[in-house]
Amino acid sequence: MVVGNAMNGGTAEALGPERLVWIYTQMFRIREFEERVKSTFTDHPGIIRGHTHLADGAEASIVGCIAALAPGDQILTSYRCHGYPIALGTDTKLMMAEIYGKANGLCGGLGGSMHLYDPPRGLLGGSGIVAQHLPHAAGAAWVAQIRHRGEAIVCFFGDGASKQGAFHESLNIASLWKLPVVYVMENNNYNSRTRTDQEDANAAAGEPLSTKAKAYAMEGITVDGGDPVVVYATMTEALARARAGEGPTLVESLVYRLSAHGNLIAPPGVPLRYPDHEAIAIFGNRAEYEAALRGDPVPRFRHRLVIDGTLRDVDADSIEAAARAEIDEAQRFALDSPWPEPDSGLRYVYA
Ligand SMILES: Cc1ncc(C[n+]2csc(CCOP(=O)(O)OP(=O)(O)O)c2C)c(N)n1
Ligand SMILES: [Mg+2]
Repeated sequence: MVVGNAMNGGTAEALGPERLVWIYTQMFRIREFEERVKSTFTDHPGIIRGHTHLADGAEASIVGCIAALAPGDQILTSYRCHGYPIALGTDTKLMMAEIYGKANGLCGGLGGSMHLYDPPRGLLGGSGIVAQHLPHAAGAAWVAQIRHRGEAIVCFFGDGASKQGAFHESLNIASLWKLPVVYVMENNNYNSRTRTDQEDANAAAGEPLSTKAKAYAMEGITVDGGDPVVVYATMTEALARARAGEGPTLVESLVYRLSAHGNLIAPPGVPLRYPDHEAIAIFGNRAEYEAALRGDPVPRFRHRLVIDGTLRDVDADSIEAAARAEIDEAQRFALDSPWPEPDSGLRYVYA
């Protein structure tokens, strides 16, 4: 068990300056994309229909994981799924149009924010049902094992999902059959409004949650999900184990949810059900929230790269300006895109 530490080779030197700057660029693009989704809810209610969940606070963990993938690897995610395709290279115009429910969105407007799919880039999809995709990941890993091409599967889910039966069944079979899968639990300490830690909820027995791996005779690791280099190094080792037939790993990545659990459209005249900064409004834990804001991984990583000479301030500014321009374009594209034909709603309904 490694807690909050990089495994072998977990240094910035091992990644090199180009990869480090790539990581920062993806982290910022994700943040910018999601800030725009959030402001669309507050400034232009009604444009996005349905529920969206943001991953602000988890960008370092997301990009650290994606950076460790090899061509042919595939991922499955929960409903908090915007960040992964951005780092995988999915077109943000198609993603925004999908979230706006438009016909030329990534999934024809049928999936929305929680169900982004991009199989050519390795995204096997987001899922709105907590822990539903963990058995699917074991199935995808079984396929990878049979194909024998050295490909691996990564499955992302929340700490709340670890309390579901599907989590335990999946780890059991994955370990028993030594499936090439890495289960990444993004522990943001909240399941909607319930705390995972022992402070006031008593919702999860045993901490850290990665110790649950022990019951299934597999590796369990808890890492600082605010440090993309640590996450990258841990994932590189876990994926190498998976490819070598040494079985799955449970990586618990400690992150924080800087926004509300989700945004949900409200009927006209009714305030949003989940106001921004729910962390303060609902949890009443201002100190915890403010500490998390001070540790925000996006400005923290920029600062680190500037301080160690990897990135000049002026270049970081250019990266951020380019991301803003990209997301402006994505938003324009989504707004200008047509609605789907009503009949298309039944196109993929088989029962
Ligand atoms: C099977 C199931 N039960 C309940 C819900 C309602 N629900 C949506 S999100 C959520 C909390 C999940 O928390 P966690 O797994 O920690 O993920 P996070 O939202 O923190 O990323 C719940 C209970 C659901 N979508 N699916
Ligand atoms: Mg959670």
